[in-house]
Amino acid sequence: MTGQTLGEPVRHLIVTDSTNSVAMDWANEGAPHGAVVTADAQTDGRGRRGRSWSSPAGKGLYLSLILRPQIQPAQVPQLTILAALAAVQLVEKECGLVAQTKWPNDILLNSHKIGGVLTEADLSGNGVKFVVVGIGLNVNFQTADLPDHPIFPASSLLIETGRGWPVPEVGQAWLREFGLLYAIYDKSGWNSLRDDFQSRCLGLGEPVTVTTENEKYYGIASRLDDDGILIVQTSNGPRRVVAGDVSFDVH
Ligand code: BT5
Repeated sequence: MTGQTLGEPVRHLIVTDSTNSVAMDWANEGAPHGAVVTADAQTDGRGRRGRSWSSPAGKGLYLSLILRPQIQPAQVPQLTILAALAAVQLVEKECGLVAQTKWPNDILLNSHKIGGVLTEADLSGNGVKFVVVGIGLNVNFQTADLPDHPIFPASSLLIETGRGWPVPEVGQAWLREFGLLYAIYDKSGWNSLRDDFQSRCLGLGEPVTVTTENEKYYGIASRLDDDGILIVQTSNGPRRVVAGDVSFDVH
């Protein structure tokens, strides 16, 4: 897949339920690697595990990128990491501010969540048919636009930088950063990006609480493994956080 432009063709919608849903349908109909769906507003923007994503009109980037990578299903989480790292790099380059990721999919600025990634894949048949990487970035959200009672304190580029940013340009910048990272990933694999990600990852080496559907456990967030999965050292030994939410509150 090297050498193909990411970001073409584009479907831009004024309003839709979820750009990820539109992109999944389009990919099923045969959309090529690199195709993108964007919207000015989402009425049913989705987060992980059935959560919702606030998507007011014209205030945020709502973008879903279709990929047809030659990877194994276990590697799909690596694409979430690439997307989060691309957002961190875009904030650094365009806004001149140091952003961070919170594994696996949060984008943080000044300890506030300004964006998130939702990756979905079609794993039917043999291996990975396609992947949809959805990014939501709070660009020009005012305080009143932020969701009520988010699980992590929320903010936006506007609030943190004190000025507005053009959403289409932010989208182009994200695609550019993702494209640069994807070219490295495609050629040299996740291992060549692991240190970059880990250096921007909040809370490595710190105590964490992991909450899954069925249990809650504590440990020290230590590193990311070969699949991009967080390893937590617990009193019973290392555990891979395959699903669940990680919080860095000291218990
Ligand atoms: C995420 O989920 O952070 C993934 C968000 C992905 C959104 C993009 S937009 C384009 C594409 N199309 C979609 O339908 N989705 C993707 P998660 O880690 O589960 O976080 C969700 C939680 O974040 C919610 O339960 C709220 O507490 C909080 N939240 C909701 N909207 C927010 C916002 N705009 N900014 C900050 N926090 C928000």
